[in-house]
Amino acid sequence: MSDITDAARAILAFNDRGGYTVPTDALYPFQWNWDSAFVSMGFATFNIDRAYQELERLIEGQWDDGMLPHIVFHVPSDTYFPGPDVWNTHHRHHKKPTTSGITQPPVFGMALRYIYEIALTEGREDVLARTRLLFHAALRSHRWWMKVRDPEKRGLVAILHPWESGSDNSPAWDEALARVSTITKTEICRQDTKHVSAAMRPHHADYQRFIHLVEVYRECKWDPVKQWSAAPFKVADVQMTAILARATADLIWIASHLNLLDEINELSTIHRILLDGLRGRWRNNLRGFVSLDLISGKDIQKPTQAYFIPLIAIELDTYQHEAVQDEIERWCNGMIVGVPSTAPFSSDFESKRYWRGPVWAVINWLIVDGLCKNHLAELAAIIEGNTINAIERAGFREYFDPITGEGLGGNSFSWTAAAYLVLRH
Ligand code: 9WN
Repeated sequence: MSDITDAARAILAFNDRGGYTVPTDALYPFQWNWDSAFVSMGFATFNIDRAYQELERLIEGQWDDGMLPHIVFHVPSDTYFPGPDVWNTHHRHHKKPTTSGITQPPVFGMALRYIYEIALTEGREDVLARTRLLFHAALRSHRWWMKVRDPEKRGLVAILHPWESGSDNSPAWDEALARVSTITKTEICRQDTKHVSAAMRPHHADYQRFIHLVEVYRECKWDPVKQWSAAPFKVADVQMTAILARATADLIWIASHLNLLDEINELSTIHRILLDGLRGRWRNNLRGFVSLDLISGKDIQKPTQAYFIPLIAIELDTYQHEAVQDEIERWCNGMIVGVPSTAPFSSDFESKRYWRGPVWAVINWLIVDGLCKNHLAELAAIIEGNTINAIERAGFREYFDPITGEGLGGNSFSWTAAAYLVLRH
């Protein structure tokens, strides 16, 4: 085992708060939804029990209606804003711990399959009951997605808050977010810029809008039907839909192993619906998949990494195959490390500002996976190699400047460590 693999494992140990992992110390002091799913896969490369535990701790926060919240506040901390009092979700979730009121990409199902497969190769029949329990939690969350976030039956699931996408200040949300008021009742006490330079974080006006949205939904008492009608921000997101579709395929795989026939049928229907929805979002002229602004009714054409995430779920046709390869190569041209989260030729590109340009190891992990699934192994190997090199050069940082390779944002980052372990596995 290399020293760097050792260092990656040490980061997961350092960020362990008792069966769950914080994304990084201080900047993000709670359990985040999709971070933990990625992290559980990192653990699975060397400690199956700890991998299962990560997901088990996450579902402690699952709501009665099936939603898996984006943050679980297991223990109090004053180093992050907004904390539990701003969300005020207590009445939606009667058990402890308290949680935020929105969700995040459902990588959970992908993670469960990944760790279950490793457990099987290790001959761990004892994980069956744990797998079944987590499978049912995932299934309840997929039902929630379909019912609550695609009520108009487009085959695409919607986000009601940019934080749900996990790509918070992506240029993809600019137009839709500009319609949201900057007025807030809550005082905005940002903590993030105490840990990380403001130049690498969202702007103040973004935060005002993020908090305004929280207030709108809090006034709906977090009732999903009321939120759907009140939402001033509503986007059918291709990245979210692709992750949900892929996680659904992974749950079907698990259900087949567990011989759960009714569940296989139910999930297969969901899978078909989502694939149809995704296929309709391809645009030849843009050489990628685009999200849909449900308030303006318009395509979101901004070139972001989301263009390529559907590859994890669908098989491209011959034309798309070539187009995607050319387009990814174009975005990476001249970069020390690709794939940038915003195309470098776009006027929105900022190489150091969070989701407006920097490279994220977990996004590359998804892109590599999607390229392999679509028989583009050579390009996948290049991106995988660049990601590993970037981490080895700059450390386990939150994100990387694609032009210089510099490490940015938080340090000793859990999902970057997990990405390293999985890509190296
Ligand atoms: C808001 C934890 C999370 C990631 C997101 C990333 C960032 C939070 C923030 O950090 O978002 O959820 O406060 O900036 O954008 O993808 O899950 O690592």
